[in-house]
Amino acid sequence: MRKDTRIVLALDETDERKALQVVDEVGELVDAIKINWPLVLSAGPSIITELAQLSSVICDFKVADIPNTVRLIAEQAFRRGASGLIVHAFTGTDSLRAAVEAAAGKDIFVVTEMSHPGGQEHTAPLAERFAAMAAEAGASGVIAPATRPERIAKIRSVVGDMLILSPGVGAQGGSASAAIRMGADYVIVGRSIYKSEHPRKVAQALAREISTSL
Ligand code: NUP
Repeated sequence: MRKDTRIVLALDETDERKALQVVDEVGELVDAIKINWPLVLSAGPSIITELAQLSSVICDFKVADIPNTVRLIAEQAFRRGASGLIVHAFTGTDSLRAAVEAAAGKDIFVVTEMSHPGGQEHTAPLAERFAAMAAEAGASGVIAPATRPERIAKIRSVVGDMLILSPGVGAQGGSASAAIRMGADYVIVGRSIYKSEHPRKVAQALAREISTSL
């Protein structure tokens, strides 16, 4: 995944035509496209392959299962062209290792503390532990909340130079520059880009905000 604007587009638009229009407008301004169940369930899994021809694709399937099922899901996502896959850590070290093995050199990103308010209930108390598990399992990076930027700094102290991708910018109230300043490598931005009247202008403004904060 390239590291240019440091923006990962969260493409949760369920109208496939509109989703592709957004990619047309902002594709060159984002370093990767993250897709989640809403678009995959509406457009079908071939959307992974279609988008992979235009950008790096991260499948945000938040895989949480026994090692064998994790492996099977990861193999299918990568076979379709994904370059990264997001998994949960609470399933345990064996499931994380299965994901990393199935990725065979592609990227596994592990959720630490979730960005929404409910993320403070169960994921926050275990976030550093999840981050350490991700490092031990050989994952490429972790997901940490832009809504609580001080937590990004804490998680950075655990993961060293692993990648940190930070969702929660814009619609959830987080700031892109604060997340980057606190140690995120990339911010993940969805609604404030794809729901905007002018996705390109929003992405350009975010890219400027990020580059001046570096
Ligand atoms: O903790 C997380 N928070 C979060 O929002 C982990 C995630 N993977 N996400 C995802 O990031 C969420 O599912 C959505 O796809 C994206 C944020 O979108 P938005 O709030 O910018 O629209």
